[in-house]
Amino acid sequence: MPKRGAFIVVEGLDRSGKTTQTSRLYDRLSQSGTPVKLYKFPDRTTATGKMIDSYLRSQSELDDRAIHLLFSANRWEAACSMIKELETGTTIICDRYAFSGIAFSAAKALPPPSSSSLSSPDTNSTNPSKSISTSTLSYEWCRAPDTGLPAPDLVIFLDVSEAVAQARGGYGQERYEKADMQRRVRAVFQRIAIEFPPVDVGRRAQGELEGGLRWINIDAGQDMDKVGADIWNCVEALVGGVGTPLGRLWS
Ligand code: FDM
Repeated sequence: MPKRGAFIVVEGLDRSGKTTQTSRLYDRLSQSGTPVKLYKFPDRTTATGKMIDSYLRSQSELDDRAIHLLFSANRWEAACSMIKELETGTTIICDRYAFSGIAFSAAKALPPPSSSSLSSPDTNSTNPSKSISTSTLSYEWCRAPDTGLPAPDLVIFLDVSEAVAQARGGYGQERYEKADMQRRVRAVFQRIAIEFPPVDVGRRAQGELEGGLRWINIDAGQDMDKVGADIWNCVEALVGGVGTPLGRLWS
């Protein structure tokens, strides 16, 4: 059976260098002759993407559940093409995916991180004017709409501290680009990471990376070239393609 392309997701907080690193990784793979395609979610060009863009720029208001489902729909719109590409041998690099979906939505229902408990009810919605309680934005609820999407072979989480993010120029103007929200998002990402078996990056033989989703944390506070080298160290084993069938989230 010919090998399929690898599916690699890069996740991270704002100012983690995610977009720079995904495009560098894309360039490196293309230059090495690997058929590769770069995706970025949300894809702001589609009909759902335009609604998401307007929400993120605070030009429109939406219920927390409605925006969560739009982010998921935005991925489902691309799912068929992604599956075809992977099965015909194209490697996919993806800048954010369903893990951001869970992290940013479930973060809205968290109390401030100092007293954080992922099952606590919401007291700090990003949209306090809404009349409907956001307590249903549980971790499980946020995970559900993405069930069945193609599962990545590898998730690389670019971890950056608040101090480093601030030193890089602080956060931007969009809805979630605030220190308190980023702290909560980080807490949910940590909760997601524990669902996956730990990977020893030093033992990155292809056999270890194949056959199920793997999550790797990389210190994104390091020099950009060092982060790129760490990413390549994880990805290299998947460059020749993957011999196991494409999995589905969360099964
Ligand atoms: N975001 C992104 C979500 O809230 N849910 C999602 O499913 C995804 C993919 O959208 F604040 C958030 C994360 C971020 C914002 O992302 C846009 P970029 O990477 O800054 O464009």
